[in-house]
Amino acid sequence: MQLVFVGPPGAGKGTQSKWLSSFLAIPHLSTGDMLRAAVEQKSDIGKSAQDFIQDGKLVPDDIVMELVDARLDEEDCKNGFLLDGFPRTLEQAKMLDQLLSRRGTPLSLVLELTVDENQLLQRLVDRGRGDDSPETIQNRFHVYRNQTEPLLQYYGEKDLIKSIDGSGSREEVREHIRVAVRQENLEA
Ligand code: B4P
Repeated sequence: MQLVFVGPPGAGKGTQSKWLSSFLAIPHLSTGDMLRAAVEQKSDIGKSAQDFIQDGKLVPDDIVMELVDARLDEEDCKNGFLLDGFPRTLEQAKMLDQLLSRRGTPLSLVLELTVDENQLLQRLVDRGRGDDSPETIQNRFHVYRNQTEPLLQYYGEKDLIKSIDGSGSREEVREHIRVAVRQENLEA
């Protein structure tokens, strides 16, 4: 099965994806993690991505696509995967559709995590990662509203979206996701 997690910065995509990927026995592919690893390794992709991440902007689509395309070719993705934080723009979503259609494995479901901005801000400030300064967080919210939210309509029209209340504790959110996955008959 091919799943996507979408939601604003700090919604808990990474937190819940770690659990869900092991529950469903599919690999967890986080573009945020991949980009941070590239920055850490000081690779060419990392050098290009660094400033965008630090400013709370999206890394250009072609760079992210290159990473995702290569990762999906790996053996462990043959039976499905969970994409966390990708796609984040309509352009990325369309490129993903083309890529998956070439593979003959269309998306099974898009899970949207919803949390209000005050709570998101608090979670991110508490986390304190390098790109979690108040100014960068505001930029990331702005980018989410303008560039990522249009995906909700795009996937809604394809009848692929399931919205999940992400505002409770980690355990409560996990339960909501478990129920959603069961309703879709996606359990391993
Ligand atoms: P990401 O790494 O995707 O980061 P995120 O949106 O901030 O986090 P996430 O929703 O996963 O929250 P988490 O579980 O960590 O992106 C970072 C940057 O990378 C982007 O700004 C962009 O520059 C770049 N990027 C990534 N993908 C890209 C793409 N496709 N295209 C272009 N650029 C891209 O949770 C946050 C905190 O809340 C954690 O501390 C967690 O412990 C806590 N938390 C989680 N759930 C909680 C709960 N229920 N209750 C209380 N706290 C909770």
